[in-house]
Amino acid sequence: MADGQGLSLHVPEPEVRPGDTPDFSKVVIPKAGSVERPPIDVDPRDMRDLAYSIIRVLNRDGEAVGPWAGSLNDEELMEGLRHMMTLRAFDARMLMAQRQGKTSFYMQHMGEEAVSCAFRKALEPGDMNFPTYRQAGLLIAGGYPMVEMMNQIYSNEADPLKGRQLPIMYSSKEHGFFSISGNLGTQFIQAVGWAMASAIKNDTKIAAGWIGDGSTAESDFHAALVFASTYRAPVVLNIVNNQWAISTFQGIARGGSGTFAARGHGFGIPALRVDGNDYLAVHAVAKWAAERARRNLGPTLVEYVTYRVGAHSTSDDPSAYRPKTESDSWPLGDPVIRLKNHLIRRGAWTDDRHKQMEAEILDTVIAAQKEAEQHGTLHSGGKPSTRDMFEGVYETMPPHLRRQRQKAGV
Ligand SMILES: Cc1ncc(C[n+]2csc(CCOP(=O)(O)OP(=O)(O)O)c2C)c(N)n1
Ligand SMILES: [Mg+2]
Repeated sequence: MADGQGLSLHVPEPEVRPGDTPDFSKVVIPKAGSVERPPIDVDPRDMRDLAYSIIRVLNRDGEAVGPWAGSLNDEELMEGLRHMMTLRAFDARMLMAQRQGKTSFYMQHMGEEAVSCAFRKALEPGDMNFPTYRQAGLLIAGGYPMVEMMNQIYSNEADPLKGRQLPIMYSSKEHGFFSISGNLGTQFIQAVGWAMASAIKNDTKIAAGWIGDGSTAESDFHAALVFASTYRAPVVLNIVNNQWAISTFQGIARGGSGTFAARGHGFGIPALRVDGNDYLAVHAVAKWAAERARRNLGPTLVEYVTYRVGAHSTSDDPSAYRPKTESDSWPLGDPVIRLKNHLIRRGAWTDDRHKQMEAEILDTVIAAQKEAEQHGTLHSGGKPSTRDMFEGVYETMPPHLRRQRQKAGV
C-alpha cells in the first residue's frame, strides 16, 4: 500500500445541491458561428475537436451566423416554431390531465423541444427513429395526429395500441417512430441493426437511434457503437445530454471522458456536439449526419447539449436533488424564445403574431383533447376490449393463451 493509504473510489458530485446557488460557470459555451463545418466525407480523425466544442448558429442578438447557418428558410423556421410551441402546449395539457387523474403517467419535454422537432425535419419518408420517451417532437413535427397521441395516453377505446403500452410510449411505423420501449439503451442497438438491414437490402432508408446521457452507461450503447463502426451502418446516433438522469447528474455516466460525444473517438465514429436549444444548429447538424448516412459514409454520433427544465416524469420531484432555480441559470436559454427572437430579428415575425399563434395552438390542443376524451380516459368512458390483450402478439395464438382467453370469456 503506497504511503500507508487505503484505496478509495472517486464518486463525482454535482456542483450544487438544493438550497445552493446554481452555477454553470464551468460549462464552456463557444461563440455562435465559431465551430467549423467539415465536408461530409471528412476523415473522423480530422474533426476530433468537434466532440469537445458546441456547434451554435443563433447568437445572443438572435442572428444566425457561421458555417452551419442557412439550412432553413423563414417559412420552415416558422413551421419549426409552431411545432415546438405545439409540443409545449401539448405537454402542459397532458401534465394537467395526469394531475386530474385522466391518465396515470406523463413525461414532458420542457427545454428540449428543439432537439426532436428540428431533427425530424432532417429525415426523409421511410427513415426510422428508435426514440426514447422524450422525443414526441418527432411525431408532432412529422404530422402525426395529436388526438391519436392523446388516445394512447388515455388508454381509451381509440388507443391505437389498445392499452398495452405505458402512456406516452407511442408507436407508428408509418411515421418512422419505432415502438418506445422502457428498457433504455435498446434503442441504440435496434437502430444500428435496422440500419444494417437497410444496407443489406440495398435500400436508401436510414435509421436514427436515441439515448439519454444517463443511459449511455448501458452496455447496449457500447455494443451499438462497435457494430455501427465496423459495418459503417447508415445510422445517426443521438445522445440527448439534458444534464440529468432522473436524480443522477450527467457527470456519473460521463465518467472520465471529457464529453459524451468524445466516446465516438474510440470507435472511429465522427462525433459532434451541438447546442440542443438552438433549432437552427440542431437541424444543420442533423442534416449533415443524415446525409453522411445516406451517402453510405457511415454512422455519426451527435451529442445535444440541453437541459431538462421539468421533472423527469410525473412521478418525480426534482426539488429533492437540484436547486429550484437551476433551469433559469442554464446558459443556452429557451429554444422557443431563441427561435422567436431570431424570426423577429429577420422581420418575419412579431410579438403579436406570436401571441396569436400561441392562442391558436392552445385552441387546437384543447379541441384534440375534447375529441380524445369522447373516447374515454383512464377511469371513465370507453376502454380497449379485454380481448385485444390476447391479440397482435403471435401470428398463431399458442394454446396456453387460447385457454386463458376462453377462461376470461372474451
Ligand atoms: C435499462 C434501464 N435501466 C433503468 C431504467 C429506469 N430509468 C428510467 S428513466 C431513467 C433515467 C434515464 O436518464 P437519461 O438516459 O439521461 O434520459 P432522460 O430521462 O434524461 O431523457 C432510468 C434510470 C430503465 N428504464 N431502463
Ligand atoms: Mg438525461
